[in-house]
Amino acid sequence: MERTLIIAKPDAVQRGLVGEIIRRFEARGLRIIGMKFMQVPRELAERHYAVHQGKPFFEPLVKYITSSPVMVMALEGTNAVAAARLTIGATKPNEAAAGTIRGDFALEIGRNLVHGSDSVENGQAEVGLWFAESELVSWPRHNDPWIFEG
Ligand code: D4T
Repeated sequence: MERTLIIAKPDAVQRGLVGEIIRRFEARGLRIIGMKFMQVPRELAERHYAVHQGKPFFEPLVKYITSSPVMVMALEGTNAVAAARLTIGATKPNEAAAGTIRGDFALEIGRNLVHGSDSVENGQAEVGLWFAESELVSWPRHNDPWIFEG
C-alpha cells in the first residue's frame, strides 16, 4: 500500500488548523498509520529538506519548520501520494485551487501550512525518516472495503 508523509507545519499548529487538516485526509479515505506531535530538531529538518540545500530559501525553510511544534502523520492508501498532494494544493498558495488546504487557508509560500511527499519513492523514504517502524501501526479498518476496491 502506498505511503505518504504529511506534516501540519508550525503555522497550522499555531493557527489551530491541525484538526481541519487531519479531517480532510481522513475524509479522503487515507488510513492513518502513524502520528506524532513534536518539535523538529534542526538535523531532521536539514535531512528532510536536503534536496533544497544550497538554495536561497533553504535556511528560511529550516527555520520555519523548526520554529514551533508540528504534527507529523504517516498515511496509507491507494494513490496516497497523488491524492494527498491534490488535497494539499499547489506549493504556492496563491496558485492553489479553492477547496484545497492551501487554497482555503494560506496566502504565502513560506507559510503554506502542510507538507506532503511528492513521489511514491519519497513517500516511503520520508515515512522511514520521520517514524521508527515501532511507531507505525498496521491495522484493518472496518470501512476499507468501501474505500479500497481491490
Ligand atoms: P513542502 O515540501 O513543504 O511540502 O512543499 P512542496 O513539496 O509543495 O514544495 P517543494 O518541495 O518544491 O518546496 C519545499 C518548500 O520550500 C519552500 N519554497 C520552495 C520556497 O520557499 N521557495 C521556492 O522557490 C520553492 C520552490 C516551500 C516549500
